[in-house]
Amino acid sequence: MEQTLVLLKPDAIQRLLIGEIISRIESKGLKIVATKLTVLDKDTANQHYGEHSEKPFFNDLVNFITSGPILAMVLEGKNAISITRSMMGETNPATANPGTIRGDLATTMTYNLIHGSDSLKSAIKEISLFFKKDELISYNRTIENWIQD
Ligand code: IDP
Ligand code: MG
Repeated sequence: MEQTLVLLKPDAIQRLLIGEIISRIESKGLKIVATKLTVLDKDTANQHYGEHSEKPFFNDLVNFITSGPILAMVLEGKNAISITRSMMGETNPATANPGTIRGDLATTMTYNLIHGSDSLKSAIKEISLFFKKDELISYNRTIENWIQD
């Protein structure tokens, strides 16, 4: 089953939005198979955002993501990657659609609350950066047949 990495960024924790965001994820039907409250070190942040290392906002991004606790999660489900991305909304919350997490709850690019893997390749790499294999929990929900065919 497809898995994706989600990070609730430091602004989500500081703004007390963990419950609101996880509630949307749970209600949608995605299965949480791992979670970790952690403070990223610079090295891990550099690796996680490595694709942006040449961008002008890179230093600010790394400083922000390491500035306080984040909640890392692995979500599982059919099309978990694209479903999570569409629930997040586009990168810039100013233009993200209403109904999305960023569209409803955020206003600026830096403080956009949430990260989600953008492809299968990124998901595999990102999950392994944050979690050991035995930290992913395999379990059945009794309502599974009402969520996925
Ligand atoms: P994504 O989070 O929607 O996948 P990416 O393009 O991968 O967006 O960028 C990673 C993160 O870097 C964004 O979530 C955002 O916080 C930050 N970011 C992206 N573009 C800019 C920018 O132009 N200015 C400031 N921050 C940016
Ligand atoms: Mg991205």
